[in-house]
Amino acid sequence: MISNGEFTFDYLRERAKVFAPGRTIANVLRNKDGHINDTFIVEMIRGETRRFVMQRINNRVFTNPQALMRNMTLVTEYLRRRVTELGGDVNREVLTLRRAADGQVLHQAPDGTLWRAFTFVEDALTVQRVTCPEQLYEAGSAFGRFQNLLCDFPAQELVPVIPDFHNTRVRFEALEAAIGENPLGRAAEVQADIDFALARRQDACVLQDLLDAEKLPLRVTHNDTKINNVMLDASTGQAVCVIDLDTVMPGSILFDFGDAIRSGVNTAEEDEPDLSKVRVDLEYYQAFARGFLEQTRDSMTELERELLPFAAKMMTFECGTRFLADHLLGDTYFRIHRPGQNLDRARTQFKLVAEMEALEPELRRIQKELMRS
Ligand code: GN1
Ligand code: MG
Repeated sequence: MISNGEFTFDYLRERAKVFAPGRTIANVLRNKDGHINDTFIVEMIRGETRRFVMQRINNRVFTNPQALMRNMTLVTEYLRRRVTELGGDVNREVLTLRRAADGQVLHQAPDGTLWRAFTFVEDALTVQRVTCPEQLYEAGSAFGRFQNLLCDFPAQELVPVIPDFHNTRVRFEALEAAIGENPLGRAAEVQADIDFALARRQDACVLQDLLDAEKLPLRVTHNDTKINNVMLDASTGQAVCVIDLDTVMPGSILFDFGDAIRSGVNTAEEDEPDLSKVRVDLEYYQAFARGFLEQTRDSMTELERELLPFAAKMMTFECGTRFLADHLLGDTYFRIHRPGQNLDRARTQFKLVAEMEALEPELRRIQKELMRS
């Protein structure tokens, strides 16, 4: 059963058994990385496969888990075919779903919670914060390659599981609504943060207006290209695969570039309370952009290429508005581990936005240089 919002071992073992019939479950360890789903590493006693990843799907965020899992099955099967054609190692390079005893990829527990499992990629790791430019170069090429692998995927097959996910205009309006609602009276204490956000209303519409006007192409994109969503080989440091495919949906390539920059170029943690530590590292920016552009420069339109630095700023801003709105509404979307964490997260994002505004000429120069090389 669930106690104190946590899951007991007995409870988790019952869930894990469904994905490992006949096997003895030795341990289930929580992984604290994501803000949405609950992730666990299941360890088994005997057999060739020693562990796998198990997740409880957050069905407050993913309100149609069946569609979510259908999308994920279609995408991973498609990626398997593409990687096989290209002679790659599918078991390492593609996220692989582990089926439940009944053959399904989604398991509903007697208490109604929803569970799924994935193969554990051995000898690979994820990082919350990069420590050298090479990691960002690898992440850039992994997300760029992911984009290429999916370039012919039939987008109409995918259900938009979270509509308007990266519609910054809609995110901005949601923040305005949260400020108006102010259910916990938190708005007054964060007036400076609110002012920062509201002053950027015009910027918030730019990308969506261009998408609506079909001046930017819709592609199948990852939409959550946070740096911890790339697995790196533990010994070589090279990118192994892209994970967290929940939000693969039609979107703009600018979303994927921008969101990765948002999380990758930050010199501090996403929730660092000391903002003096939060800076944009230009070397990191350059490394990610180089990896990403090597893969995608020829398939991008001129307008897409031109907007990459702007998209980096906007995706950072959008994420900040989401954290701030959630803080105002009482932390109902992003999981927190301490009070005020979503406010700290919002502030780091806004600090990065302010830095990117000041660094705009530099970011443009890097972009130009990379296009020439
Ligand atoms: C959430 O759970 P995680 O960390 O993979 C969120 C992303 C945000 C990110 C911010 C479905 O991703 O959009 O960019 O937090 N995912 C969803 O850290 O909302
Ligand atoms: Mg994730």
